[in-house]
Amino acid sequence: MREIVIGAAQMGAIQRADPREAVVDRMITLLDQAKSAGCTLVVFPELCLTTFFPRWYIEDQAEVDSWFETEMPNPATQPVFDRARAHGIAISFGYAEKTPQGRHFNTQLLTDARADIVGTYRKVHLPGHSEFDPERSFQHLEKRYFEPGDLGFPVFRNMDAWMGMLICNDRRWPEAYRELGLQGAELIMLGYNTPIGNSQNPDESPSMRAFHSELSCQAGAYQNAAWVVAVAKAGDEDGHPLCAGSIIVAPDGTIAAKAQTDGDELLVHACDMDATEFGKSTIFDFKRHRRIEHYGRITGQTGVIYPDGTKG
Ligand code: CDV
Repeated sequence: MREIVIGAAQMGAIQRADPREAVVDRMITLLDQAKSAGCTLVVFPELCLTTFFPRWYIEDQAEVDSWFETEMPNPATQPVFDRARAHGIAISFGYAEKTPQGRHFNTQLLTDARADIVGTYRKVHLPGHSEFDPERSFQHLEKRYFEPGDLGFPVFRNMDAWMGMLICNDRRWPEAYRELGLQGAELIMLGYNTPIGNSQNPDESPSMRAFHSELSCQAGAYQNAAWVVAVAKAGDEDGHPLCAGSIIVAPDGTIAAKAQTDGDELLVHACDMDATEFGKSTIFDFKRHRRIEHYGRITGQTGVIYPDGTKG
């Protein structure tokens, strides 16, 4: 048995005016709860240090850059690392990264139990658009503020397990999970900011948003025989509600724990990495059953091409 007691640290709303220091205090409170609950790994949401700023159209680059971290840890976030180290808890959280070369990514990091960073992931699937869209009831400007991740889908050896990360919209793409599954990932951690109310499909209900989030995570877990920890930033950010419903999904696709609120809330589950073994060796024994000679379209094209050659 390789048990990791995992805390999924859902976070409630962060308003545009909230400073990082206030958010860091909330993260530390969640870390203290996690320590009391026996957690050794805690996962926080996507872009968890600030409000979900891609909903705001900003033209001034200095203002844009104020949402980004140029180093990690930095003075504002160092207390999170210090508390995690003191508790012996590994952490994973999302933030907006500006590199020394001036590149911008939507990034998630992973540490070991000494709070040393063992790896980072940069979001590959960026939803939304890059210019102000007057047709939308609210903006989703990830394509404006971030480049697509340039690291692929790395998997790291940490705490005697193989661990990978996804970020928000990535969870809706089976290719993303499979990239991790093909590297033996036993644990997949992801954070999300999912608006309730679809600016392009106003009829979509909140329950349908939650259903699709669960469906995607449960399918990804089952089809790759991995634990999936999906952690929301939830609640109402300056009048913009976000989907809650953080979950921990077992490798058989069942939900092991689920958030009950739309605020700061810690879900705890003892996840046995050996529980991935049956799915990996039997149901989804990739090396025996995958037929890569038939999968060329997966990496050979993006949009639909019908059999008669016309493009969708
Ligand atoms: N932050 C995200 O990636 N959000 C998307 C929304 C825009 C659909 C998501 O997939 O949840």
